[in-house]
Amino acid sequence: MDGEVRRPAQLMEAMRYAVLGGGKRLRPILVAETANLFGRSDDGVIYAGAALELIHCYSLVHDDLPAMDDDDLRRGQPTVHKAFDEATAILAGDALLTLAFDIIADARVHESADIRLTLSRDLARAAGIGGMAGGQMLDLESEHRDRTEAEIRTLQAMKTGALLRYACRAGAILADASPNDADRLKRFGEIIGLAFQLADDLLDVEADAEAMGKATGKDAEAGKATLVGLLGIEATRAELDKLVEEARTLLSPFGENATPLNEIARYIIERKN
Ligand code: GRG
Repeated sequence: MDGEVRRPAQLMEAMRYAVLGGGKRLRPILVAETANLFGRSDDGVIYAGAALELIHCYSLVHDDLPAMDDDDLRRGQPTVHKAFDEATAILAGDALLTLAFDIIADARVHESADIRLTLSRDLARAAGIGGMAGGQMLDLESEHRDRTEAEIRTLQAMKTGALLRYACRAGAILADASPNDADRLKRFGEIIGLAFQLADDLLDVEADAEAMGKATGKDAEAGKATLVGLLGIEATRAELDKLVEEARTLLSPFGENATPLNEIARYIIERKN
């Protein structure tokens, strides 16, 4: 980048704070492990995973703002708008989102400009109105009314699922997998996304139960209807088991090479944070 560019120190600090303060790094791990499945494991894969993680971190910064979830803590630390201020948090999110596209367009990600273009376009779609941002909007506009199971599934597939699906498909594309295999990994990403959300809802219900002495099936903080609330805990656990089994079947053609991805699927449903 040219030498005249100035990067304001406070904004840089807020961006680093948003990204480097913990987190499971699930999305970049999925990019790396899906690429590894097809024999690619170099720095380019790490760049692509980092781009995706920056978008995830930006979404958390904006989600925590008073205009959205209004949270004081994230990953056990003050949220970015608490540690800095609201304007800095908004700008840090904006700058993380745009930095992601700077990185995904880097030649080190893939030698083919066509592939880099595909990865950039798909990333824009996963993060944008038909993906994460659109899902967040659907969530906000429906949070104070009853919602159907189909509505919840759609908004979650967009809000949480789109980045996870992107992670798995991008890994396959980065490693020049066949279109068939890229589709197979995309489906695996969808399964992971759904399992992640169901597990997240279950964790919320357990936290509610601990706080209130009983399970309510609603998100305690926001009072939002969740899938667990509609399906019940037993049916949710049964669906999670089915998803892990579907993931295993989907990856069975890859034999032992798919062990890390199957372990990630299992980790997602068993996770405690
Ligand atoms: C502001 C455009 C915009 C979108 C916000 C991701 C999101 C959409 C909101 C976060 C709210 C939330 C708790 C969603 C449920 C699932 C989720 C994405 C949890 C956080 O992801 P993890 O567990 O976080 O991967 P870490 O901290 O491990 O990176």
